[in-house]
Amino acid sequence: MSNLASLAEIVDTAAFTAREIPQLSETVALDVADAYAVQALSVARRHARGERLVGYKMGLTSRAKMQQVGVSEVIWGRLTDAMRVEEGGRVSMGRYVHPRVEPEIAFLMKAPLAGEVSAAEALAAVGAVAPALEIIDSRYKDFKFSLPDVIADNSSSSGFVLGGWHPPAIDFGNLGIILEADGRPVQIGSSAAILGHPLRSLVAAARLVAAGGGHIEAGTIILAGGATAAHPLVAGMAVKCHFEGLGSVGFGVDA
Ligand code: OOG
Ligand code: MG
Repeated sequence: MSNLASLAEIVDTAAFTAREIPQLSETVALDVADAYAVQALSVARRHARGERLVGYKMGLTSRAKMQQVGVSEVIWGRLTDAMRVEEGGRVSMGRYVHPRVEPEIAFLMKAPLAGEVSAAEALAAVGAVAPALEIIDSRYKDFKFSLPDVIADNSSSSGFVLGGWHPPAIDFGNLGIILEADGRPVQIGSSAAILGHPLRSLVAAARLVAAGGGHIEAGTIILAGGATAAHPLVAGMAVKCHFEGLGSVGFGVDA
């Protein structure tokens, strides 16, 4: 097994068994290209277990997120069908190491998108827009990582919840967002926090995902990245997020 394949086994097993691991960069020198190769190999292991690729997530597209984790490069990761949590559904803490939730905007693509595209071209490829929550769960101890570490760990991808789809003609560039835990607001922000406009995240996805060997096709889901800092989940919590003009999305947390 190559070194990259053995690193992929380490991060995939940590995610599959919900056990924390030390940062890979503590023992190996990993550059960003190696890290994306580890990510691809680790998601291939998910496919071998029957999971299907359904989309991509962008990460660290807002200042709040960059500051929270101390990494300030836009990153991306892969989403599988097994990560999908039904709107209003429940998750169990046992599946995660130290999960957090963050408000996002989701795009459903109606046409392929790759390479250098304008915001108008990106918008023309969008079939629908939805309010969304991402459940992130770094597999690294204390949720601490370097840029290559987090990329190798599929950019902390763990779960996502989609609200109702809206036509892309809706103006989603600066919508108020309130994330509530047990009915109390814990994060307040705007979709404008995502690179100034969530469409810019889609433009970046077209470039970065294609360059990294991914394919944005009709039917692909893209998460634009957290608009606020992420909030830790605890057993018994009810999570609800309100998006101005797009509706709400939420889920409950079991032990
Ligand atoms: C890295 C993943 C970042 C986002 O939306 O910014 C991310 C992390 O925070 O663990 O999903
Ligand atoms: Mg996210």
